[in-house]
Amino acid sequence: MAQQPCDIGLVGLAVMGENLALNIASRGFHIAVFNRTTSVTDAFTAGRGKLPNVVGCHTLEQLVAALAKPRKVMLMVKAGPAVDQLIATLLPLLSPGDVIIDGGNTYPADTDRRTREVEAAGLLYVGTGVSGGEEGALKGPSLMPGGSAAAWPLIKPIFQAIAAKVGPAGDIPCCDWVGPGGSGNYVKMVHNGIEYGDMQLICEAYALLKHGAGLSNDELARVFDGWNRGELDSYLIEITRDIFTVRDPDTGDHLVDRILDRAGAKGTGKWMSQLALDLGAPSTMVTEAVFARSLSALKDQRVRASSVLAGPDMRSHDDPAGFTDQVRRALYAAKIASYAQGFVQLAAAAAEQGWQLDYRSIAMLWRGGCIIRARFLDDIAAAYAANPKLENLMLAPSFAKVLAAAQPAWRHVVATAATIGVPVPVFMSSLAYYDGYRHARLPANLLQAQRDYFGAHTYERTDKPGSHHTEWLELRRKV
Ligand code: 2AM
Repeated sequence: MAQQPCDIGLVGLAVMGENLALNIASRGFHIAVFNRTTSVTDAFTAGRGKLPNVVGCHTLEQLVAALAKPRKVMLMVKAGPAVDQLIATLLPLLSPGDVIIDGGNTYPADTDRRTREVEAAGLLYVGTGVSGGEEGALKGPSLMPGGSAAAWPLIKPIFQAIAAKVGPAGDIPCCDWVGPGGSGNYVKMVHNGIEYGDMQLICEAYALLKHGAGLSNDELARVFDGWNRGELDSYLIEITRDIFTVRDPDTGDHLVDRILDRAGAKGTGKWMSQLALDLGAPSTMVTEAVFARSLSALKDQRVRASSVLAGPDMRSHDDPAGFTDQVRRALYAAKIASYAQGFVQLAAAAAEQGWQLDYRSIAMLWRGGCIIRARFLDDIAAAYAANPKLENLMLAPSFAKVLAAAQPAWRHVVATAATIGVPVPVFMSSLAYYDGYRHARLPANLLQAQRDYFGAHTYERTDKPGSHHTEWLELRRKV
């Protein structure tokens, strides 16, 4: 067993848990590991985890006994009932002041509840977003911890040591305390929802460039390479560029052309949409992105419909180079709208839950280690630094200016998509959101009239206070 007490214990040695354990060990911490299926633990400690500072345990009792106090136990197991079962098993083995950390993709309300339950037992609880996939877990993820505030000083040295680092000197960790309860998981969920939007926007840009500008895969690789040198510089643009260069070893064709156009989803984008609906927060872009995946999954129906339903010729634009640049500008504008929606939803959730969140810090957490890492996040952080109470990112002077300048391209791209029949639901909803948000007066006056007409739901007036009802049938004039 351990020569010295371990700094942290980790439960669950699937690929994320394994990689996170190796990351922790690589920073010099002593770590005890446990997996429900013992052979997995043994295979790990005999293989990649055969290190002097990694201690394999066959029971949770052994794991707990191996830890320095206050103990820290991190769960890297399937989100859901497994976490509750493990908490129930661990609580009697641990002592007041010990910390249980859940690193899974957990539904924020589950972490709210577990934080209350674990705190009621005198222990501390953390639900942390871990982003960056397998490689991030191994080399440096973006970490978004929330829960019991008193746990933060205890886990901070380990968390900030293992997190991705950014900044000119490469020493700013992409990890900071988010806030109470499930706020860390909420931030991770919004990260994933934003990721859905970013990915779908890139796919729509691809469709526009392919059909509207007639670009080949090689040309697309060059265009994305160029985009990656400007304001769109990001991990997703970079991997998209790379994807267009890869050939299928079997056929020699571009691999992207051999991939079935039916998208999968694990559900965090859907959670964000569902919670947006609950809050009444207009996160239209993630919602369209989720539905775009749903529509893509109807492959067989779409194939049948393609020979029944009419559409225009997807003819190329007269000025492919000019159009390509307009797509770039529209993509950047849409991306601003998408992040604006994400932060607005976060603020709505924070207001509902009573969380005090630091939006600048949250933007900074995503600058490295995770899928949405991008140069753009520095600008978001700067906007929140200038005004921590910013109502909507689009209102930050720097972004308002970009949006104003991008407008003609944004409108032209959406109009072209409609004209040539290329489906771009997220581009379209981004512009509709922008236009909806910037109108002091929307047609909802008529909506309120309709609601009052058929349901006596009452309406407010522009010229006097209170709620009003009209007997519409009595006042109506014959037309
Ligand atoms: P296993 O190897 O024994 O299946 C991802 O599924 C990880 O979560 C695996 O390490 C898995 O352990 C673990 N896991 C899933 N359900 C669990 C549970 N109820 N208790 C403990 N570990 C669990």
